[in-house]
Amino acid sequence: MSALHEFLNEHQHLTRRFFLSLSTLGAATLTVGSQAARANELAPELAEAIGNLETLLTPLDKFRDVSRGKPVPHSLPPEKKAEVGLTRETWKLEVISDTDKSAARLRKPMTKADGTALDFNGLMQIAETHSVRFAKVMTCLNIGCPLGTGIWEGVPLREIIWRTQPVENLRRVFYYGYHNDEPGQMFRSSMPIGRVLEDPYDLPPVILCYKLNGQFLSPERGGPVRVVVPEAYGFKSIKWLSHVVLTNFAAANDTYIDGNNDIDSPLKTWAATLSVPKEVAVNQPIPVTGYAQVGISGLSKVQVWICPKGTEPEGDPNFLTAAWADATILDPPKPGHWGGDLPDNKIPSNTQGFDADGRPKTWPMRLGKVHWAALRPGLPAGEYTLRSRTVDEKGHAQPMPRPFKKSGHAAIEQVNLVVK
Ligand SMILES: Nc1nc2c(c(=O)[nH]1)N[C@H]1C(S)=C(S)[C@@H](COP(=O)(O)O)O[C@H]1N2
Ligand SMILES: [Mo]
Repeated sequence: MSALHEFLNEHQHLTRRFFLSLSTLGAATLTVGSQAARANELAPELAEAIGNLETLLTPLDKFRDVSRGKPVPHSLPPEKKAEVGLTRETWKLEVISDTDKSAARLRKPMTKADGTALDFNGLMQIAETHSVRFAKVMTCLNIGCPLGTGIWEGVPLREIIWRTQPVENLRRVFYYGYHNDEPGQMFRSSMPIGRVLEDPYDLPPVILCYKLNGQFLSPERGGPVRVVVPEAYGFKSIKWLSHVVLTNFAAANDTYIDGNNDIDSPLKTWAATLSVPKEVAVNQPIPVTGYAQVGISGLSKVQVWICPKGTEPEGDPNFLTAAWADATILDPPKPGHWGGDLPDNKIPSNTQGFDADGRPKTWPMRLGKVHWAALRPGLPAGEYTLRSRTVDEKGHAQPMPRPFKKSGHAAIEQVNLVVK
């Protein structure tokens, strides 16, 4: 016991997240009764697993990188970076009309030739009155796990588009970044103009992003400036941004269309485990922790199910009839415990969705990540399969409502577990 107390004291801020969750959640969202909850409080294994959780915001050097290019632009030597506009001192953005039949009519395009391209100082001037910040998990449509969660800061792209004085024939925005001046290496994306000019369903704006977790964007993350589309998978968030092309062309032309990707897919809600014991003693409670990505349909529950290996119900591919048990979604970290290398350990002021003290106004927060934990009852000896899933705010259990792989990962994870 004393070892447990010591541990709990050391990791108070983390374990508190769990206990607070238990006390603030209504009975309806918890299938564990108060006795089980008390058992949770006493389970050193679970307290330890929770204490070992990663921080919710990702440290800057822990973000994973998905970059194309030979060489990848962030690996260029400093002189070359300066030469091609990949430093804050030399960055320039052209905002131009498409050519020919797809031309949008602009009164004031921004071009290098005219000396009207936007530079970093110009962007910072606009930022003085228009900067926005929001939390978002960056996830590749083609990779299972999130690449990192951060607070992304930038200027709404519409602020720059309006400065070009578009008049008519503008239906879409194409954009791309530095690609070693080789057309074959171009990685580009696009958005309907309406999504850029207005933010539906209270989403944050599409931004020209220059800071992550309160620090200037590194070359790896796409600095000096990248696009960030809040609700989208990573391929919409073009790095090393150099060109925005306003067009009357009405269809998408994203690089990610290749490879059979569903490029209109917003972030899905889904869960995965972070810690599951590989081997458990007979009749010993089983501590499990994990995370969930909170997609556009929010998150109402995370559930876990352990069954003897190979005893899955027949004719029920999504395991709707399985004996799922609710896990506990952990409370948000207390101010000062978000991680992510934030300056002064503080959520930057005026981050959308956070109050003045840096507490989230709602939880779980859409487009972000949460942690969850569960202590499952002990089992007889044998081989088992553990699964976790989310239920979104609309009541859809993972992998629904959008189960197809090429619109983003949502498959139910399965993990082997041996009891002996
Ligand atoms: N210019 C450019 N932007 C890009 C890419 C790229 O290869 N080149 N990769 C995209 C993809 S597929 C993803 S998933 C995200 C990954 O962002 P990250 O490397 O910051 O984690 O960046 C996107 N932006
Ligand atoms: Mo990606």
